[in-house]
Amino acid sequence: MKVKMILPALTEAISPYFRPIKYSLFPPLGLATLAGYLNEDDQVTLQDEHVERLDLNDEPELVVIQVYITSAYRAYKLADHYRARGAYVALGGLHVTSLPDEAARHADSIFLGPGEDIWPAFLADYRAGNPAKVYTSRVRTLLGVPRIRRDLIKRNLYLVPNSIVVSRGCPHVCDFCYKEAFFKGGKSFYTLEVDDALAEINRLPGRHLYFLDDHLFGNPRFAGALFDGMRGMGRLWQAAGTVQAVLRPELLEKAVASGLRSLFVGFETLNPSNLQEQHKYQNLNRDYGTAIRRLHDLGVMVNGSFVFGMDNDDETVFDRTVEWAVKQGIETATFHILTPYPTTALYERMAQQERLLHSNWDLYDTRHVVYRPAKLTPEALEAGYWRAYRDFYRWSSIFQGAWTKERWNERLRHVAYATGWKKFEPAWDVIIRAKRASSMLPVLETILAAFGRHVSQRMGKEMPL
Ligand code: B12
Ligand code: SF4
Repeated sequence: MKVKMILPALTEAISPYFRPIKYSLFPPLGLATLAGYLNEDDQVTLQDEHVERLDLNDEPELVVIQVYITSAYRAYKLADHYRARGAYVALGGLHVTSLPDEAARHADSIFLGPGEDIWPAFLADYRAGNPAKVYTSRVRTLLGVPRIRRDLIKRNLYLVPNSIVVSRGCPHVCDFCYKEAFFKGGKSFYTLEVDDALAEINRLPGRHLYFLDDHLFGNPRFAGALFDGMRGMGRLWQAAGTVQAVLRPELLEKAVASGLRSLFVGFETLNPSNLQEQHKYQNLNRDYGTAIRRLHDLGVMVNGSFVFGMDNDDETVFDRTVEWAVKQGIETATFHILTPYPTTALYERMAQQERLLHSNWDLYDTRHVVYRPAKLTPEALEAGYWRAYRDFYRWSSIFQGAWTKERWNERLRHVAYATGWKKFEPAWDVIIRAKRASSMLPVLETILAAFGRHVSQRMGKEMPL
């Protein structure tokens, strides 16, 4: 059977004028996971529109499209195109799960929730000539999942070809997060077996890894065993975690000993009333400053994530947040405008209060305001968001942040890492167009590795790198 798998891109990612590096970071892991369930004699192609021009003149029998909210319209267009050519079109992913009726208009079969149970069920039905219209995931386990088809990934097109997920979901429940809606009807946090995760890591070439798990530290027993198993593998890795996990004794030390060098941390807001409002209780009464110091003391760089536009945010939130982040010596920051994804608790609340401005999913990209904020105008919120980026990545801010570090090598790493992402955007554009994103991986590895070196000296221990 000829199968075509597509990760469609949102418009910005395929602009003829400028290619932001963030769309050339990670390969389409979800689709490569699903490809693992195909038969050996199936002919499968996987195309990621973020990094390559799609070939739309082919004639596959089965087309599989992953739909995010911001790429939904593009996904539907592609689906309509292939259905008109006689292909059978399967749509799945986060947005399909949120709005099945919308997606069903463009598909032969739709898939709600994670694919590990429903995708093989569909394949069996399809091959038997009896596929259903809707498949809803109920059985949540990663036991016995087939190998991810990494051979389908064009590694040279990505800065971080070694992305990996060893769990699904997260143990927490935040109102604005996609997670509860996506995992409805079954478990919403589960992991691989530790040995299977280690085997998958072992199969990845090179040193660098990026764990895309929502909360790698969410099951401390699993995470501790994983980090123990990774010790001595010589890996350098990055991941996402919570303030709570950072403050937990021992786990972070184990992570660092196994190669953790940079962590994406969801601070979200500096205002406890906002945390209450969004039910982000795991961040309440946690000392963010202590968490950052702990990470820095262990040689881990911090990518702080912040959301603007919660109901207690006013015009002062942007400057206060940036000033705080710079003073804390956070190396990189990611800012978002609060975005109510359909079927999340936040969306339901906004809809009930009649605060949603429109349903143009292209603009639900965390850079546009799609609802009426409580203490800001939409214009002020958007302007403040862009200003926050500009202010955080000013040279003066980068140097001020770097100078919170004691040692020269730490300061240099800070400057190199922060400028690498934001000050060299034109250079990234050229590299991406030349299809050489992966050639910059050694630079990233050097920065990550050098940052950790002083810690091993200070601890007087042999670090595995
Ligand atoms: C890596 C990542 C990216 C990468 C690359 C995306 C990629 N290659 O898939 C980049 C940096 C490009 C990116 C960009 C953005 N992202 Co992003 N990203 C992620 C992240 C962290 C991991 C995705 C991943 O690999 N998961 C692991 C794999 C195994 O799971 P999966 O992809 O979901 O696939 C499974 C199921 O969804 C399902 N499935 C998927 N498709 C199909 C199809 C069929 C037929 C079937 C049967 C099943 C099925 O089966 C798979 C196996 O279980 C997620 C968070 C998350 N936990 O998902 C956010 C996430 C997907 N991103 C999000 C957002 C908002 C964005 C941006 C808009 C951010 C921005 N402001 O720029 C952009 C735009 C994305 C776009 N193209 O439209 C949101 C999506 C919200 C939504 N409702 O759609 C998420 C959930 C983050 C969040 N918590 O809010 N992202
Ligand atoms: S901690 Fe992060 S991943 Fe987990 S529910 Fe909250 S926002 Fe979602």
